[in-house]
This record gives sequence, structure tokens and C-alpha cells, in this order.
Amino acid sequence: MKRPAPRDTPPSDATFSRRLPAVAVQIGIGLAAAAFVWAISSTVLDRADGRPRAGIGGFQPTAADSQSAPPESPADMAWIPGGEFSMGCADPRGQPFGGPDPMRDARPIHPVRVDGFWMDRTEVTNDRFAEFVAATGYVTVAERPPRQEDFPDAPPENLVAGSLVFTPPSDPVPLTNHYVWWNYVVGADWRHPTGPASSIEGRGNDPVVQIAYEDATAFAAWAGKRLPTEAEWEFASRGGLAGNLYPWGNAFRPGGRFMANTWQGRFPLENTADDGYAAVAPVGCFPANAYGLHDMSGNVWEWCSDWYRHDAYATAFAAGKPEHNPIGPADSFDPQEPHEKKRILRGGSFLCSDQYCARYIVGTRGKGEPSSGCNHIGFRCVKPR
Ligand SMILES: [Ca+2]
Repeated sequence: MKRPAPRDTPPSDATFSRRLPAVAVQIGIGLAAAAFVWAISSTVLDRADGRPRAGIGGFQPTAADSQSAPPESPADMAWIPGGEFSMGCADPRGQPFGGPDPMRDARPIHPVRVDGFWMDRTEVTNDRFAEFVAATGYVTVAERPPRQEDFPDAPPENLVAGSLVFTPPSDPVPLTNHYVWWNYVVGADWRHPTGPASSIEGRGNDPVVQIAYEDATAFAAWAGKRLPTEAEWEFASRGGLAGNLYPWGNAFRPGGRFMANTWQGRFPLENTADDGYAAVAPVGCFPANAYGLHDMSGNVWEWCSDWYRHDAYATAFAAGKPEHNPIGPADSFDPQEPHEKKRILRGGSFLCSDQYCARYIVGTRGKGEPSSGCNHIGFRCVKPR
């Protein structure tokens, strides 16, 4: 049984949906209309070559606030000073490790201002999530059987708790159909990230995965924190730089050094793990950016609080002035799956490859259906001053 992302998304690792097969058939309706809307909006945003028109979409230097960090630092959190920055991503195609996707939904590049905040230095770990569960008795979405009312066409025997697990095919496959490498696995949850036979024993410092959006917000509320907005996340990831491709700069492997846990080899068949990790890495294995944040690129996707809209940046740009602490659009719309509401995911994962999904690039955007967990989706939290 599978309930992964849609069949017609571009070759990308950036969309995830928790869905039963009986429901999937509904998603095909309206795709032609959605494709038309997408083509129109893309024409507005970009030239025919997919690059921003002259005069828009340029990066300005980041102007970080000079206000010093508050004296008392919450445990394991870094102070992000706030300031004004250029948000978005130029077309990365043609750049080394830029991947095949024009990233149209990350333009126009536009000015945004965020106030200072604290951010977790790392993704939330299994040990930390276990503290939350022990204190509250919380049961994650993946541990609950899907409800018949949410999947009215599904046979009752299919309504069994589980989650999505990356399952590499044994033979070469086209990269246009990610159904072939995502499987719905009964019994997959945060304690069993790849299925009932798997365990987090000895993996307390790994990022917790198989986390749906509401699981992340429940943890955040318990911890006295919240999820970052998409703008906060990108400001923090840029580390004070402007227009940088990666949290650390513009070279993917400066001096030959791996700076993030991504995919090496022929995706999705061959994972050579040249960076040392074939799946998740314990948090903090790779260098922090200038703000002291680890794994803002790669390792696991991170939930942000904004709804996803493909045209959110066009709306922001049209306002003609910098947004201040934007919280994203009031609703969600993804032309590739017009019937699914989605939240923002950021940072890419250990499955990101320049052959398929280059969303380890800072300004790129991911998206996920909120009830979806996967074995490459986690989160980190922020806390206001
Ligand atoms: Ca890796």
C-alpha cells in the first residue's frame, strides 16, 4: 500500500502527502486546469529561460540588526539577530550541484524584515522528543489509524497506522514517478523510522523523523517554543550572507569538505554515502553556519508554520515594500495538487541529490501535506526574544 506524493509533481523530493490509494484517484481531477494556472503564473514571474527578469529578483546585502543577544540564552538555542534580507532563490540550473529544477516558486526574490529570535541549534532529536512523549503521553499521527471519515472510499482493512518510508528500487526507474521509491509501511513511526523492525535504540542524537505537522506543533507548545516561519527559517539559514546558495557560502564542498548530509551516487538506486551517512546523521555532525545552526541544509526536512502557496512570493513582491515578520498566506494552493493543503518544509534531506532535488540550496522551498510523516521529515523550533 502506498500513499506518497502525487504522480505528476516535477522531479522533486519536495512534496509529500499522507494519502491512501483510494483517495489518490481524486487528485487527478483538475490537474489540467492547475497546469494552466501554473503556466500563467510562471510567465508572469520569469522570462522564457526561467530566470528572473532584469530589475526584479536581485539580492541586496543582508542588513542584520546590531542589537546584541539577550543575556540569558535558552539551552541549545542560537540567537538570530533579525534584520532585513532578500528572500528567495535565483534559478539554480547550470550552477554546480544546482539540479534540474528552475525553482519558480522561490521568486521573485523580495525584501523581508524579521525581528530577532532564538532558534534550536539542531533539529529536534529522538531523545528530546522522547522526553516530550514521556511527559505528555502524546501519540503521533503516524501511530494513529487513519480515520474512515478522512478516507471515506478506503476499505476499512486499509485504515492501519503507518507512515511513508523511502524504499529504493532495485532497477533503474524514471525520476518522474516517485511512487516507485516511497512506500506506506504499516508500523512505521518515530520509534520505528523505517518500519516495525527498525528502532531508535542507540540513536538518541538522530533527528526525530516520521513527524507530521501537528506532532511538531504539539512538541513546540510543550517546550514553550513554536515552529519558525518560512522567513525566519531562511533568514537564519543564510547566516548573515546574501544570495548564498548554501548556509555556509557558495561552494558545495569548500576545500573538498562535505558540509551537509545529502545524497551521493545515482539516485535513487545507488547511495555511495561519500559524506559518511546513507540515511539520517546524528545532529551536529556537519559544521554550523555563522549563526551557530547545524544541518540547515540536508539531513531531514524541517516544518515551518506557513501555508504553502506557489505564488506567495509574487504577492509579497507586489506589495512593493519589505514584509515585516511575515507569517505566510492565509491559505494553501499548490497547482501541482490543487486539492491538497500543504505547509512549508525547508532545508532538504539526506535524499536530496543534484540529479533530482537540489533543495539543499538555501532559498528553495519544499511543501508537505500536514498529516504526512516520512523518514526524512523532522523539525526544529524557535522562541521569541
Ligand atoms: Ca548522505
